[in-house]
Amino acid sequence: MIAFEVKDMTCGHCVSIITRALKATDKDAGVRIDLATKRVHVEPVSADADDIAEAIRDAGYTPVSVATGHGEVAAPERGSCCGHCQ
Ligand SMILES: [Cu+2]
Repeated sequence: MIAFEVKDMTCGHCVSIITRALKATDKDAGVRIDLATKRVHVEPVSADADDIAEAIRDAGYTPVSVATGHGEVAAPERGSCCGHCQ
C-alpha cells in the first residue's frame, strides 16, 4: 500500500482524473481516494511508488509521500549513520 497526500485535489473531478491516471499506469491497481483528507491510497500490481507518483504528477497534481504506518523506518541509533552500520 502506497499513500500520497495530494493537496491540490479539491473536488470529485480531480478524484476521477487521478483515478484514471493511476489506472492508465497500472490497470489492476487498487485505488482508494479520500477527498476529505486529500489522501490517495494505491495498492499497485505492476507499478512501483515512483510510477504512481509520476502518474499523479503527469495528471497535473502534486503528490506528497505519506507513511502508511507499515514498515516505518526506526530512528537510527546514536553513534552510527543509519543504525545498520558498525
Ligand atoms: Cu477538482
